[in-house]
Amino acid sequence: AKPNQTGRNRSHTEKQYVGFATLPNQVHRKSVKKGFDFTLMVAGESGMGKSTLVNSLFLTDLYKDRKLLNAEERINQTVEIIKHTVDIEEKGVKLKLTIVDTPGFGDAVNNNECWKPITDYIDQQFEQYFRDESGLNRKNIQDNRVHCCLYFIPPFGHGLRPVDVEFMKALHEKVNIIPLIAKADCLTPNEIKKLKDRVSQRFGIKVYQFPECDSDEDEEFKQLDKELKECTPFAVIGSNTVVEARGQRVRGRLYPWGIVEVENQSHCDFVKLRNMLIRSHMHDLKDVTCDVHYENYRAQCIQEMTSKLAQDNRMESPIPILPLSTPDVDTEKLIKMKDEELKRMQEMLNKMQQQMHDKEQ
Ligand SMILES: Nc1nc2c(ncn2[C@@H]2O[C@H](COP(=O)(O)OP(=O)(O)OP(=O)(O)O)[C@@H](O)[C@H]2O)c(=O)[nH]1
Ligand SMILES: [Mg+2]
Repeated sequence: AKPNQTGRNRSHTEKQYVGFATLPNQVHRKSVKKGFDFTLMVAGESGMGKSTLVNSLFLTDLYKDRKLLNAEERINQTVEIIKHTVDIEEKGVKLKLTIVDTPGFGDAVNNNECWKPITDYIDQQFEQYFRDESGLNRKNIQDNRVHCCLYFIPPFGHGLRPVDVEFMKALHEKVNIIPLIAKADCLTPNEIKKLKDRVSQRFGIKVYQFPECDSDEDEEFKQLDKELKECTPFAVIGSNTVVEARGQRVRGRLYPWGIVEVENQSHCDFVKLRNMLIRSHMHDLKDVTCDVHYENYRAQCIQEMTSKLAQDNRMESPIPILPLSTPDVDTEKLIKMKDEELKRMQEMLNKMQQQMHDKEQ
């Protein structure tokens, strides 16, 4: 409440003004100090340009340490899950960005369960977080949970293939999936539109849903939000090379017939994707990860634990003991020490009570 300007009323309202209106500022300062983190994963068939795109996304050459012949070929085929962390700072705000690059499927004759290494990875991060959260040191938990997975759909086919559907279904309860049409420079605008329409039919896949725009947002914001939603699934182009276009040096791909520019909005939706990930929806992606996907995992875990306990006829313990791992030696030592300390304090208390009792008599 704003303090009123008139006499008696004013002192009355001032009394009611406690000061919690500064809370948003306090939260803001604290989170800026702490910094932000975000983990992004890429997945899809081999050769779809996953590594190239993440390299293009954050204006940092994640693969610059590799010594290879020329820039075009600097990115090799990804053969294992690789985690890159980059610290980015902009206007004093720190962002720790983690990219999880995964090897594409399709090299094996049999693509059965090709999503398994990826679902395992996501589960492992949840498990680690669950363990840390239930442990003794909850203050300094490192959050490695995957907040978003970009799934690359090939531009060559006629929509989603069975393997794409199965892959995304294996992931959709665990992570926010954002489907992308890869290598969009292979398609004409009409073909892109057609493929987008085909891919938008859901096939029972739950992809990340953009939140509803608040009705009190300004018109410009509403318009941008509408454009963003209409644009999905984003059609993207990646490139590791800088080329000269219209007198400027830009990230792009040089063909005998012309240049495609990664950041040109009439060439592809790359800029929309980046803005969405970084500027507008990062926080929501993290919220959904925490409130929906992690909660699912956690509930499932606890349920499994309690049913296991019930099976073991050990129902007398109402609090489930974490069976996820054997507690490490340090933790056990610490618990023992605390136990002993408690015992000593109890003894001291008994003694003091005894003494007081003696005095009274
Ligand atoms: N036409 C076109 N080619 C691209 C694009 N992005 C990447 N490429 C090329 O596609 C090839 C494979 O790119 P990568 O980024 O290694 O593909 P990947 O999906 O990481 O492949 P894996 O690591 O095997 O899973 C490279 O020759 C890239 O230069 C694009 O947007 N359009
Ligand atoms: Mg790769």
